Amino acid sequence: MGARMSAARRRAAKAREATAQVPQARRPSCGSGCRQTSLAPLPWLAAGLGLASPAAAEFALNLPPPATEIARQIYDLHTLILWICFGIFLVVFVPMFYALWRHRKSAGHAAQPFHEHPKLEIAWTLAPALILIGMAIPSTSVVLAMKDTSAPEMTIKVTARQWKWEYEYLGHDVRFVSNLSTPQAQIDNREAKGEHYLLEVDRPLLVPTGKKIRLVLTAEDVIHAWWVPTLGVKQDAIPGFIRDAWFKVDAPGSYRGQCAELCGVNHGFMPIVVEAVPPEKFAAWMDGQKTALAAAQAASGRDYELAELVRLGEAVYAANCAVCHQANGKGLPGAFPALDGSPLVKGPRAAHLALVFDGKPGTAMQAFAKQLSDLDLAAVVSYERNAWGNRTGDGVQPREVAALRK
Ligand code: HEC
Ligand SMILES: [Cu+2]
Repeated sequence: MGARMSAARRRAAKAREATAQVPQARRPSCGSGCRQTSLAPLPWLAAGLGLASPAAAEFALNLPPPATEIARQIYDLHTLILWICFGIFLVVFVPMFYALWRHRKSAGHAAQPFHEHPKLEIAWTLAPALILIGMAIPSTSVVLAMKDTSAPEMTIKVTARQWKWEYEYLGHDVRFVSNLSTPQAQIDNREAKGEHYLLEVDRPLLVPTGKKIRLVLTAEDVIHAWWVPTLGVKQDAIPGFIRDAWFKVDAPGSYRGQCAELCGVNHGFMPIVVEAVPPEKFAAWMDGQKTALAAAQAASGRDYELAELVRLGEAVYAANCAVCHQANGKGLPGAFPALDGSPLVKGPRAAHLALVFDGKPGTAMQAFAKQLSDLDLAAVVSYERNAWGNRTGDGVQPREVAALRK
């Protein structure tokens, strides 16, 4: 919001500047009290048509700069169609307004009663048909290129859930969940908003540059859409279906996007960050992930003190549960139950663990079995049992979670 406001302010300043550059004599005469903003839209129009200097990029009226070949094709197609529309606009409206003015009643013109003009009718049917065919040819070739997911060099499975993305590198056994990382204080306006407000995540999707990456997308609850404009990808993720898309990033960098299908209260809080790195760096990262996975497995292989579990669980809770059940465990009445004082949380351990492990089908309470490690699951359940007003004094060990997986 902060960035938006300042962009608006910049625009206003630019507009004032543009007005100031018009020679005094050519300004419309205007009393002392009136605002001279009549020329303000012109620089915007110029920027929108791509006519102005690179500084015009900040007007943000155009598509963002493309980072893949497909995004470039989409960009060029958009520009082409815009110019065609502009041409049609001129051909239609210039003669129309000229005729309206030229043949006005006050100049003594009377309406001419005529109908049926076969040649004219054929022309005005044929011309739009030809224009449409002319636009369909380049559009179809771009759409076909977008949909051509053949011969990928790597496939990543994307699973959407309320309200986060899970990425799984197929064939590599690496899988993680990517959550919004904007601090709650910024969302609540208790802190100034950061540069990438609501467009930042704890774990970006890392990909190598110059490689064709195929995404296979699905969802576990409702329809979401994986949308990264600069990569030229926008694909619905639909429960029970697998859809695919692809991209090949030219240069290293962070590419940001968000869910583009209204998917519930936190729809605006499930951004996407793709981080492209050179292939060597990617390979090193992948090795690191495997080591980390092995370490997580090893960490799940022993028993923990309750205090340690509760400490670890607090972070797991903040990252995975607080969006719905809230940091204070009070939930949101009517939508997400309070865990503070919940009979289920304070009741037998097995039932509590089973609910978090399997979720509750048909509700927003998802199964965390596949999303979290044994240790994380044990820790978060132990935390809930001993956080806020809950004082069960007992916890769950990772090996008990492991037993559920059998
Ligand atoms: C997307 C929102 C959402 C997230 C994230 C979520 N929950 Fe839930 N949770 C729910 C909903 C909704 C219910 C109520 C389900 C029902 O209708 O019984 C629920 C119920 C529960 C219950 C049972 C409460 C009771 O009194 O019946 C527990 C325990 C629980 N969640 C734990 C967790 C844990 C642990 C996490 C994080 C690992 C988590 N939840 C993340 C939405 C969520
Ligand atoms: Cu979504």
